[in-house]
Amino acid sequence: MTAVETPPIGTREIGRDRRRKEDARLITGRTRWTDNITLPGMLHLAMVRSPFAHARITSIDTGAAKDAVGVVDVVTAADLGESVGVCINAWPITPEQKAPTHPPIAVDRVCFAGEIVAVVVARSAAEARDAAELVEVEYDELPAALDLKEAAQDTVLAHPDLGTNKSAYWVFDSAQAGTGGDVEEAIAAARTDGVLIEREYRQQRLIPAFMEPRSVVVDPTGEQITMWSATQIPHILRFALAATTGVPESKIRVIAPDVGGGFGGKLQQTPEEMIVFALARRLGRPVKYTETRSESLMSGHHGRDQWQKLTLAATREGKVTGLKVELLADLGAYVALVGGGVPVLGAFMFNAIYKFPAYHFSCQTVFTNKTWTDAYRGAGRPEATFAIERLMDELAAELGRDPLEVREQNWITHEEFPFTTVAGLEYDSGNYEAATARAKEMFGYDELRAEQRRRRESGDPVQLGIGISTFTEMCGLAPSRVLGSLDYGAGGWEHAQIRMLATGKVEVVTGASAHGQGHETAFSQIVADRLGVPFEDVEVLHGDTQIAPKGLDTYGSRSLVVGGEAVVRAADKVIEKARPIAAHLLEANVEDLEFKDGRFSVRGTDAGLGLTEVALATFAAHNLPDGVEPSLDAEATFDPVNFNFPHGTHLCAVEVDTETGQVKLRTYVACDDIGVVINPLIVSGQVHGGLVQGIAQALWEEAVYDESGTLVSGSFVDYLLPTAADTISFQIDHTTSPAKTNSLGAKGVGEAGTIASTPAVVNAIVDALRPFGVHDVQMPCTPERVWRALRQSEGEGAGAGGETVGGAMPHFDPSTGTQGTADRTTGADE
Ligand code: MCN
Repeated sequence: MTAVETPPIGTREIGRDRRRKEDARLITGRTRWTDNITLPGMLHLAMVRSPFAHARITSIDTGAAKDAVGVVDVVTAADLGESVGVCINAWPITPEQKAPTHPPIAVDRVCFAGEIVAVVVARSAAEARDAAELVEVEYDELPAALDLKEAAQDTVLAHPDLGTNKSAYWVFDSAQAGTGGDVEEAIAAARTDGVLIEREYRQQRLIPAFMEPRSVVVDPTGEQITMWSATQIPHILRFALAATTGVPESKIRVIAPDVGGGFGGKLQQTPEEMIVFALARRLGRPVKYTETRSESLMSGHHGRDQWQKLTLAATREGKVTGLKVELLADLGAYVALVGGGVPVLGAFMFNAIYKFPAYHFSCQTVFTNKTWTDAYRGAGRPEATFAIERLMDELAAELGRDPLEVREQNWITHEEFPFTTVAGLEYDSGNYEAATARAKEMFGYDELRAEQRRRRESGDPVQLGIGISTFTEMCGLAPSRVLGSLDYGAGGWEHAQIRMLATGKVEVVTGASAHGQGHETAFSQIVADRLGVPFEDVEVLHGDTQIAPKGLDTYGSRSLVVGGEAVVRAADKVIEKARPIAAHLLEANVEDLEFKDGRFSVRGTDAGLGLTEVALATFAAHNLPDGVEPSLDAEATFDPVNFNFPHGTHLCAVEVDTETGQVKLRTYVACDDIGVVINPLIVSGQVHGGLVQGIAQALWEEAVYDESGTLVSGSFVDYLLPTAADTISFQIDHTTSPAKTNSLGAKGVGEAGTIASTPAVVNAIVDALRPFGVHDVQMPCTPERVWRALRQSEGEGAGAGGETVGGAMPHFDPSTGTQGTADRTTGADE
């Protein structure tokens, strides 16, 4: 039999701006969200949560709550016992990792404010909430470990039983791994005859503030126990529930109906899901729980929260010779599902697009008495990108050179792909020169530099800053073997099934579980092209372990490049199955058939048959070749051999009011290379949303705890989630270097904007303030922080528009591209 001739990709659907099939229901909200589900006899839960960060529970009196109107039961950990299971950690990053048991309901000690101590079951959610206030819990408050750096010193223990706050220490060293040289030698050489940039950066704690709060319904009354949950991971959740409760996997069905966003925050087996599961089983009735926004902010997992100690060694000519990264990562009170591994994902990205000869990474994960941390859009990679892109700017400033030029001096050129990095990854494709050239052109880089110079010279109180981020990331999580080598508990494959219906319509079943990404549309486009059927004739089904029994869900910008490729392979199998049937019906040799645009035709003749006709004939099964099964349905499981590596150049211009500290975004240009784009409209949406999330880390968002461990940014009044009105109109474009790891040539896009944008904005702010002696502003760069940074540097001797202070500093002259020594006050060459 001849090999399948695949239709040329992109002929009809791929690359087309299709509005999302999902839009009508998602945008109007007229769809089935978990909280809309009402089942006969359904009960409702309210959680009683600890107000203390760390305390011993001395007594719980549920009497008054039990007597309240509508209350069916009030339970504590003692009531549920082992039936509720314990939360699992799927990524123990070292065999020695210390991790306390994480019961969904606190047993005798609470370890963060917001931890569940009791649960009220009532006929309505309102009755449950009212009664929850009647549960009397007495606590004996304990000292709380709250500050990450202090916690790392074990001054106060988050879990006294562990005897330390240190959970795991993970190291990568290029000399030991054989991927590069010794970083200490590079540092020593730079210290005597080169440039050393030593910095400490804070990745503040963020909260994945998805639009739909987490919600879960469990119906235990059927043959199977059915859970509906606003989750990103129905398949992983089913496995986790089975593993932690002993209920056979085959008896659990998990459905993720339409889910209103996740951003990594719904990549979790939550205590709430486990409690609802246990109570529905205990009571034999359907049970629902939907969190309030405050509960969501307080007890859904948080993201980021690291201190990064960085040492970059370089020659005086600007060639980087080594990078050393020492991280402290705050786990919060427990090791979450993949929380321990988040910094490890970042470990492979600090070298970014650059050819560093030596690299050392170490990370200490640390417990504190705060909400647990886990994946948040980018998970480890935004932190790494921030660090290296800030450092490259600092290096350029130190050398008095253009930051883009210093990057170019160090980056991998397009002729050098495939390129094995100092962190041991093989980058398959990329063209940093092309993306940067396009971004510069869109941005008007030279003109903005000239304007910056004019403003500096005139002492304008509103200074212009230009920020650069030439990023790459690893996504498409992930090759199962690599995940195994990193001690992750699961694989990274994805599954797809294609069902050819008798009418010629096509059902595509995918294990990817979209929660706003538009898979139904993009996957329809892929199948429409591959099978040559109309886009409208393709139905994509997902998010239900009964309908899509195999899958590993959606995170790590994996759905298209892993799940989409599985769809492509299943489609190719459909064609392969249809070919002998078509040949039989056409009374032709299989070898003489070609398949194009949905039609088999006999080479050199007019004879042909559409795939839909073959589907109907296969369904009727009246006239099939001997021994051929009457089905065109096919499935495929795809396990990639490598990650893929989107990249891009983002340029940001900000105006900084040096009198008030106010930062105003002026221009933002993003030129991303995500290989072949399936749906440009969806991709633009992904980039826009991602940019806003990354910019929000730079400027606005921070989870703040007070000295007692209470989350003070516990509502949207205090947690500054941006709206469209806070941003500007972005200018985006693409260059294309196709990925080599999937047949579509596509790279992931779901996290790119978030990963790239944070350093672009902070670099822009620091760039504006550099003549004032400011070298860093801690995120989020609020007006107060910017103002204080300016005042502090004034105090240290630098100032704007006034007397010349602090002597000369190296300075890049943006208008001429020359290097000189600048006056700190005016930025003018001496
Ligand atoms: N796509 C495309 N062409 C490409 C790459 C992607 O057309 N070359 C399309 C895909 O078909 C898909 C979308 O872009 O419709 C995103 O694809 P992909 O990069 O594969 O990412 P995932 O679908 O795996 O989504 C996960 C990613 C992550 S990790 C976070 S976090 C995130 C994100 O998606 N959370 C989101 N985007 C989000 N968007 C919404 N609306 N809500 C979230 O919670």
